[in-house]
Amino acid sequence: MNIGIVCYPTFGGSGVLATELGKALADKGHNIHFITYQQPVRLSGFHTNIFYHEVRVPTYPLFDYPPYETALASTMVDVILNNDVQLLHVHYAIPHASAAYMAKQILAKQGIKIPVVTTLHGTDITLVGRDKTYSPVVTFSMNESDAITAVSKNLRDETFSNFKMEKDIQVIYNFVDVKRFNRKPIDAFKKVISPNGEKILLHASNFRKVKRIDDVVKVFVKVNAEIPSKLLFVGDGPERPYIETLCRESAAHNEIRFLGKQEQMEDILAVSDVFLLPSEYESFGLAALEAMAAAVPVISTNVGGLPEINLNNYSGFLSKVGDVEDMCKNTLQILSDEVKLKEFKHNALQQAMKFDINNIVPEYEALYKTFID
Ligand code: GMT
Repeated sequence: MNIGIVCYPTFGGSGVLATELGKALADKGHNIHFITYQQPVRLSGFHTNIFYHEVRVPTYPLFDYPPYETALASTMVDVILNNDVQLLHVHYAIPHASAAYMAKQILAKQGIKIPVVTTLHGTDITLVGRDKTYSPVVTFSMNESDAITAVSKNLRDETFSNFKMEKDIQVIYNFVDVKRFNRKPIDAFKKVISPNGEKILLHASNFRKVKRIDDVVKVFVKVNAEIPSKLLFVGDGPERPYIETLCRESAAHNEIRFLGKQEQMEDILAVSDVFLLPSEYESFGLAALEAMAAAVPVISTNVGGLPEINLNNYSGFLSKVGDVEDMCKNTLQILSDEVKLKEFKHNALQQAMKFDINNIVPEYEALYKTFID
């Protein structure tokens, strides 16, 4: 099949998932055409079946806001016409689904029918899409898609509750390549991070308010008072300066390290003992799944799609949003007992295997095949 994939090229979960999907499909022999404004961060190296088409947005003094959606729709048309693309799969509704609708209409005038699959990822529905500034366009373009998928049951339900849907939404869970993440720790790296065998707690995100990273700091300060430990932060975003200040003022400031944006997450996960995700909302929590694939138990909140991924008292623990005491208690329970830690690590990996790339990617292929003969 010749598939066009549209996504955000950044470190966010939707872009990561879309890129990993494209790479997996290319490995299976399909031709994949990425259409984005930058090379996706997880798209490195050369692959015979992968093509990258950059959306350029020419500026003009009149434009206070360069018309990205227009440039994207035009690039979609151009890529489809010149590469025999048979289906467009857009990740994140805004503005990808509406740009796809526009491209579809332009091509229809030329007698070309291009099916559009829209995958909803989370904030395109829950935080941003629901806003009345966007919701009429999001509702219309979702309903005009030939198929809609959501990354968890929770996100599907949220979409039905908040938008006037005229179409069914298929749940296709996010996935992880367990083989890639289940790595042996690099001893030299572990020695640098925890020279005296301290336990390593990890948080990775785009440092947005919805992640409640101050709760990560609060949990760590309490844990650190009980057991020798280190906290690693991976990622970057608007909340980082505030979080850095909070850490600097905390009792455990010498035990916290900010690693910034990292491409080799598997090596960092391999040395970690617990992953903290105290978010206000997560439609799925791809970062938590990647942690579990590296046999790292997850301490998370119980909101959104998280209970579908992280099983309480099995692959980790779930707490109410903001319940720092409970998250701290749960972390200590895992970290202070080596037998328990081993058991939770094993369970985390078992749970991640249910979402292995080899189980999920065929679901997308089957969906595409309903539109392509
Ligand atoms: O979490 C973010 O702010 C990034 C966002 C994105 O669009 O990249 O993540 C959303 O999509 C991910 C991939 O499907 C999910 O794993 C995240 O849970 C989801 N974020 C939220 O729902 C807040």
